[in-house]
Amino acid sequence: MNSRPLKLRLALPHESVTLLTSERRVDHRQIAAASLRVARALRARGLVRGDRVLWVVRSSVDAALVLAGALRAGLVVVPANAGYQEAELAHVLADSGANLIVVEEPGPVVDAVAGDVPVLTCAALVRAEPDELDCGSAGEVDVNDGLDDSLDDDLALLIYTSGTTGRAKGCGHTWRSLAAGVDALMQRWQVSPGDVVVHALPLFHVHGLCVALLGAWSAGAGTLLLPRFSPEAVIDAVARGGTVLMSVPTMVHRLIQHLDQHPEDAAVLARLRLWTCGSAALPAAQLSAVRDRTGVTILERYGMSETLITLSNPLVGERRPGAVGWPLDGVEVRVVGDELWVRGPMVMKGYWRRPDADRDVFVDDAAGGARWFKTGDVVDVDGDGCVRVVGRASQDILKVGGYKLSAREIEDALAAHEDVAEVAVVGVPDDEWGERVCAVVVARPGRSPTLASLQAAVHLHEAKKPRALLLLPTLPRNAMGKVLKHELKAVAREQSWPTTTTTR
Ligand code: MCA
Ligand code: AMP
Repeated sequence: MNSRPLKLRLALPHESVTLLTSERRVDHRQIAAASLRVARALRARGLVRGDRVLWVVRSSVDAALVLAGALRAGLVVVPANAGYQEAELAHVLADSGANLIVVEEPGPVVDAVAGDVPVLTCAALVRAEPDELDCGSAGEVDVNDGLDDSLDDDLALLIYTSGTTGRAKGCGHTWRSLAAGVDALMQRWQVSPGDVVVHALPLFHVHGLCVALLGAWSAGAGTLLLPRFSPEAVIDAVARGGTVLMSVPTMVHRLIQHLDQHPEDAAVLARLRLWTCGSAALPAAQLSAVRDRTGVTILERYGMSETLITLSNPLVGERRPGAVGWPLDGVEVRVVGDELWVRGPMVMKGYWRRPDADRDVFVDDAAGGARWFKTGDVVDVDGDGCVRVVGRASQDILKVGGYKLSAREIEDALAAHEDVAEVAVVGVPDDEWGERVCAVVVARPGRSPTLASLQAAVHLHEAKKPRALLLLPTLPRNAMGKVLKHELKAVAREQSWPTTTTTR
């Protein structure tokens, strides 16, 4: 099924590939035509193979068509969260050196950071012919080189992810790593042209982009694109024929709450051929709660922006609660100390222009084989090789709703608050979000900062704002002056935080 190069499968899709929303249906022919038009328009603007395009989008058909066209033209797509604020977007723009910004709709954040970099909307690119796009002299447009499968080591995607040091780094995925990643996973899950993937994830991360969208597309499946997640929208999509649902644990939590209110909807979710979950640990209790209500056993898998998906429970056979399963074909794992190391063809080429960061995560194989990638995740391995993620080596990374957050980035923002003498950010457990951002603050003498005023000081994506505040007289530090986050986490966990209520 997947003998055609990925590039061709995306540009000239299988006849079962469709992109559907509640208002729009685009079939494989329309996708092929639109991607060619977009590729030509981008080339006509002077963009050449290897140039980066910052893609600041929500989940829409036009965004997917721009992606297809940019990839077809041999450009490197740089997805960015549409909820980013100025500092976050400015960093990704500058670091990637993007020559064009494509947005769903213009807005003040993009306007503030764009500088000399042109900004186009997805709709303009998808609908207009090159000469309508102020291209000047279009020159020769040869998009065929974007389809040449000899370019497997060219970058296709630069995906920014937070690290322990604060500033996000770009994970460079080549056509080779991307194809290896989507093919191994779609094969494990047997995604086929008979499937329709219910897509409720953001498009700008590996889960929504490489697993759900490109996974479905490359396997010849249809995609039902939901503009944003809600239990009602997911249930409606399954009722309309969705066969595969890909989710993060926060979504599972909200779907369970919904089923408690509307038990009749369990029969709709029961129709799913496959319901997967990942990006953060799925509590075993959630897996049982869904199974009890719908009869569906969620399939959990594990991945990283750097490696794509490397471990998964099986499609057929036991899906082990609280575990992420076994390596995909072509993946090898090692546990060093208690840290998981992986290697396989889906691991990124490297961080964009950060050889220093590459040195921190890649380890050459003493036996002369491929390099290992150090995940930073702490694992246990069952006797039969099934992997369980039990935590992160660093306390400076949080996962909130499946989003990876850097404690350092939030600490830097909070440190600027006038009432704050010292601050440390830790994650505390949260039923809905997995973790919530907790600011542990030593106040300046005579000052008492409130949670609301701290939130207002964090000019970053909403998910990065603190949701809990702990005021302490001092921060525990070791002899080197480093804050002892394990201790802080233990103190923070003992507090009884009010339950988060999100009504969306
Ligand atoms: C955030 N918010 C909170 C909290 N945290 N509210 C109360 N308590 C909290 N602890 C609020 C913010 O105030 C803001 O609210 C909103 O949540 C933040 O936006 P969002 O996360 O979009 O919230 P949502 O609209 O309620 O959506 C929940 C969601 C979403 C659908 C679960 O977070 C989501 O799509 N997550 C998936 C992330 C993902 O795809 N990660 C994959 C990374 P407001 O805006 O209302 O004021 S790739 C990866 O991890 C690897 C490769 C892998 O293995 O997949
Ligand atoms: P990101 O950098 O956003 O791609 O996040 C990758 C991280 O998400 C991994 O290093 C893990 O810590 C976490 N992760 C992904 N899937 C799972 C899972 N199924 N269980 C636990 N953690 C996960």
